[in-house]
Amino acid sequence: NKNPHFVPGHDSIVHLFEWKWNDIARECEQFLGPMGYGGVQVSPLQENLVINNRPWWERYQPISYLWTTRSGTKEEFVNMVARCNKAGVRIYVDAILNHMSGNWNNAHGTGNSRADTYKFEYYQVPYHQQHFHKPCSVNNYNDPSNVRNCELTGLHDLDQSQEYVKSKLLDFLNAAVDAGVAGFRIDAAKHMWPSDLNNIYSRIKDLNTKHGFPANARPYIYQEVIDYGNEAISKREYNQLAAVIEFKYAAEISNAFRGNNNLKWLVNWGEKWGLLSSQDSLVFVDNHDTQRDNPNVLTYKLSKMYKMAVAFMLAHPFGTPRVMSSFDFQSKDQGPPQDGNGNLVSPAINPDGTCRNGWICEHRWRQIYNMVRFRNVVHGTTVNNWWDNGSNQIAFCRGNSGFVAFNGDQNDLRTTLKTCLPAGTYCDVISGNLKDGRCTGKVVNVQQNGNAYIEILKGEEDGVLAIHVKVSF
Ligand code: LM2
Ligand code: CA
Repeated sequence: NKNPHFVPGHDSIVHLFEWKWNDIARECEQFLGPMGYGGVQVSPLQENLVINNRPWWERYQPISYLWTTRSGTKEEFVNMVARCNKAGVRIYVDAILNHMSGNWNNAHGTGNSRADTYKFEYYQVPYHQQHFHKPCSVNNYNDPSNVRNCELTGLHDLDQSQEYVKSKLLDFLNAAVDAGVAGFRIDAAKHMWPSDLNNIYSRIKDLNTKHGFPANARPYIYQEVIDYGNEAISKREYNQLAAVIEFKYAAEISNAFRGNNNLKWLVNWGEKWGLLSSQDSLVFVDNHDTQRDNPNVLTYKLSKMYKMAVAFMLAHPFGTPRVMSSFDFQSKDQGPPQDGNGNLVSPAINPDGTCRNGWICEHRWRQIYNMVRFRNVVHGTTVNNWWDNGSNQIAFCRGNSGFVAFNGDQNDLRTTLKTCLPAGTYCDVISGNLKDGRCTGKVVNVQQNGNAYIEILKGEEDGVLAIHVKVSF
């Protein structure tokens, strides 16, 4: 349950938030596969309630397990998974097992299913009132029973201890495995009992060998358990079962790259900071919730610091990284780019490879996709030859394959550092690309002893420099 089953030469997951299946299929073939991305977290697959003004969060209000959403049809989903697997890119489904929708008048879904939400009747599944916990509100995070047996913001809370409920959830998960997905993000895992989840996980099928997975491979499962260390429920109740999304990782990384904690302290980044083990941790900088709710989190809106934080995540071997790919938003409820009929609008691609039409596509930023490549090139090496200036200028090697430096101080970094790389001329992948044997960014000359003069000026567009053995020229 803790192996993401990346295809060799691929690493990292990108969350293509609210993308359509057809667009993801094309993205796998044209960009993600060639650039070495390992997988895509897709928006929820299950049919959801249609909500006025079509906010993004309607997708977290399931009405059935039909595969019809604004992202596309069942056929389109199945086609996408096959094409992505063929391109070397895995698909992970955001699975909502904790709840169905909240109360809604005249409830109908994106696949035209109906529900009487006030009576807890979901006709398509079907679920009836007896399959839900007696309604109460999640309002006491010191009480595990309240957190797990009550309704999260009014969302009708399924009772996963019942075999009937388990069987419906398993039918849904197993059909996705049949289609060739590599695993699941478990939404609101903290709001379900670990013993029930354990039972469900253990009954999911092995991954589909027709899609290139080895025999007996288990789905990669990463559970959303928000644990900043101040509540009754701990992430350590869940990492026995499968991987866990490390919210403390994200909080500490944003804090440091915002300038609230010296970067030099990252010298022992990992379990010493109270994080789960590397294998158990799905790591990230921002997600679709925190980029809206948490003012301390770095996002595309603070792009220089954000790119530094993401570059650090990708340069450092700890955890399985997830890159966020957003649409632009001005307010919390604003939905994804859509036309007057509520149909999602596809991202359009500019000549330089970036997106328009309201899509941010952080995963297409040079500073980010080149660090995914960096991660692939240095795979299997450790962090060594750590250097810092006593505050916010840091650098380290990844074995003899890669070198990265960060300048988070308000003064220039101009110094000679050990890069651990073979002597030669290298192209910095943050400021440019190596194209037709020529570097469009900064050039770094590594001497016979592995040293190189490194410069990151305070006024530059980016506060990172990165080189690796595949960009010597
Ligand atoms: C999650 N993880 O545990 C998702 O990452 C998060 O995005 C989901 O909340 C949440 N759990 C439930 O799956 C989002 C959004 C909420 C929204 C819910 C349901 O952040 O604001 O709640 O989806 O759509 C909305 C309204 C809320 C209302 C509720 C029920 O904002 O005011 O509560 O629907 O109708 C009465
Ligand atoms: Ca629950």
